[in-house]
Amino acid sequence: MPAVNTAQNLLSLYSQKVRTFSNSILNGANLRNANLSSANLSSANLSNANLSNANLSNANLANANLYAANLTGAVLSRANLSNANLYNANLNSANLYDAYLNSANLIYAKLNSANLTVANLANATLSGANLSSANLYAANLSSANLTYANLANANLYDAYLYDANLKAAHLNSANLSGANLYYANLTGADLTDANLIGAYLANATLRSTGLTYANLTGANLRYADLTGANLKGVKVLGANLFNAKLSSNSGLDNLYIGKPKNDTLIGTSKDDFFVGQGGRDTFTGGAGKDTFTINDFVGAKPSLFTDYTTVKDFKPVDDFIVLQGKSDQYSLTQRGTDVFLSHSGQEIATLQNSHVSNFSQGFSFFG
Ligand SMILES: [Ca+2]
Ligand SMILES: [Ca+2]
Repeated sequence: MPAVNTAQNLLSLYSQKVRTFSNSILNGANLRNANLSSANLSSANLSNANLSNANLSNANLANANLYAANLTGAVLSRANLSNANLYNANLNSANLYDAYLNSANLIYAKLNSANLTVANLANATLSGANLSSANLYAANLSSANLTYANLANANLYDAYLYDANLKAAHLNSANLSGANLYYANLTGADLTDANLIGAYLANATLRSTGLTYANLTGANLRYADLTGANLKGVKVLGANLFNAKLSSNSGLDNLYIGKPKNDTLIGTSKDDFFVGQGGRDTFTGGAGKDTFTINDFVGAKPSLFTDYTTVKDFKPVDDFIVLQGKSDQYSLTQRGTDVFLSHSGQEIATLQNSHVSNFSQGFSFFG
């Protein structure tokens, strides 16, 4: 099938059930509202074309040139846009549900309020793109370049952002609950008011990141680098800060980090967070919802004589004990008013004045 070079020719052939238009030259074409569902436009030149409100669902646009194209309101669900050039394209309010955008060029693309639910954007370049209020629910953004991208108010619930570059990205008020940000680079990013409940941020770089009033409840920040990050007003109940790097002036109130020696750390009536860092440590939480990180010596076998934690007032209804590994590696034994916690048969902590028989409430395991 020969390539076409006018919009009329394309639409005429499409009405005759022709679907293959690879390598067509359609730059600047007016295809507004056109129905091109399932058309093969791979490697076509559609730069500066008007495709607003067009139906391109299931279309093949792999390697297509859509530079500065107008795709506002277009339907691109399940379209193949791998390696497509969408530099400066306007995709505001476009429907890209389950679209395949692997390695696409989306630099400065406008994706405001676009639907990218379960879309594949792995290795895509989105630097400077505007994705504010976009729906990226469970989208795959692994190794994507999102530097300076605007993701304010975006929905990234359960998104996969492994190794993504989010340097200086705007993520204020974004929903990143359950998102996987393992090894992501968030240096200088704005995560003010972001929802990071249960997010996986292990080994992520959060240097100088703005996290003011972010919700990190139950988040895994194991080995994360938070040097220079602003943690003022952050919620960290039940979070894992094992081996996380924190500046002393992080702004996170009620954080008690011990030394690799014996510490006695006493909290307040507010929500306190305790990290013992090895040694024979004693934590007193007081009122509020307190988090006690216990076996932060994991990796080396704990020594009964040098590593032991005593929690004076663990209340499973309000407090959390953070443990590395899986629950089946641990056991609880009640003796009088105290509970003894063991790891692989070795006693590692006493929970004084507690009655706890199982791990169903008040324990966070980060395996
Ligand atoms: Ca200690
Ligand atoms: Ca407290």
